[in-house]
Amino acid sequence: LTVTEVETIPFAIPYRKPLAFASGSVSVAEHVLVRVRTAGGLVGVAEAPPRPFTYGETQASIVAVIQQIFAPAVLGTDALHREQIHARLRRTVGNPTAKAALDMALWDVIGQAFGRPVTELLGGYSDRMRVSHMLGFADPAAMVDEAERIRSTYGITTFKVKVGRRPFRLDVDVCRALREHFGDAVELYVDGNRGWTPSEAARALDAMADLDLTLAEELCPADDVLGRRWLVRHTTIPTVADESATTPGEVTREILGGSADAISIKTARTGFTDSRRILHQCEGLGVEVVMGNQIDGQLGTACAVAFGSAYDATTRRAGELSNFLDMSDDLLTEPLQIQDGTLAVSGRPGIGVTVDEDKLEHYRVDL
Ligand code: MUC
Ligand code: MG
Repeated sequence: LTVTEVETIPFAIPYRKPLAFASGSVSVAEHVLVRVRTAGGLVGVAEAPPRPFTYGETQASIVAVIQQIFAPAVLGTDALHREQIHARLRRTVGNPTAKAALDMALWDVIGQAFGRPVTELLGGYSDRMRVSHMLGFADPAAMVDEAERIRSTYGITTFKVKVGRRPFRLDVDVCRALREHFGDAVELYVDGNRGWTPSEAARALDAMADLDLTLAEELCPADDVLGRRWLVRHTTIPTVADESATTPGEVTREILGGSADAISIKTARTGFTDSRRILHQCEGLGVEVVMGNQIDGQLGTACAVAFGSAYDATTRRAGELSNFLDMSDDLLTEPLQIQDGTLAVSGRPGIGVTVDEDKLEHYRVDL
């Protein structure tokens, strides 16, 4: 499984419906397709989504760091020697989605070499996950309509509501409208993407205390160290660390520091190898996890569901696997299908999806 080539192809696919949240917005999927080839002729793929507002990466930085630093570090290496490869990647700080895409493309090759789906190599717990849909900023009526459309079309009954606006009443009104419309038929939780101060977050949670929210994610910045600890003590809703816990070390700091009590795992930033490290760390600590979404396209979503389906702990909650529904098109030959509120893993070897070369040609961009 000697790696002979690492390709990075930037592409841009517009969203039909942009997603807005407290730290930014996404209206075009400007991702990078990472493709590795082996001496035996296998081809592994994954996608890296630049999120400058979360990790500081851009499409150009992902291409550059992979071509200038990571590709030379993995060329000539056996794809199975993952710990060797990761030791080399770790010499460069940051660049999480570039590292993760390379890691997952290598796992794609490994799965194909063994003739088994990656999800089975990882854990093989289930063949599907329940899906949670993310609702971006809009007014209450539009967000209720959107949730109703998603529920009736795809059978999804778990919604993560983006919050973190000012005044916080804007978001409280949305959550209240959703609960009033759906009653007990849906699960609701919130993600603030660091938009509020700890005291605003506390007031917002108090104002929503009767809405049966199941999780509260990144309501205020992790750098508000004492304020965030105070907030976590203030609320009985499990507080999820997402962008503040992107490495095993950050997970330890957030959890042991009392700044969070659950962790969002995103394959887009920790690949399969480090997502597994974080999952096992959370199991050891007795901390709940939720499979998050980095506003992934279908390829990234196929990776997230492959990982999430592989383990008992990651299937307990619905995974965030539906952002791709808002894209105007995608790269796969066979589009992912969400049915009855669930997304199944591919039964084919590796990640189990195929990139449509015509679509890639159409959407690729020159930087
Ligand atoms: C999420 O869960 O926060 C928005 C920003 C980001 O880093 O990820 C998305 C979704
Ligand atoms: Mg989040």
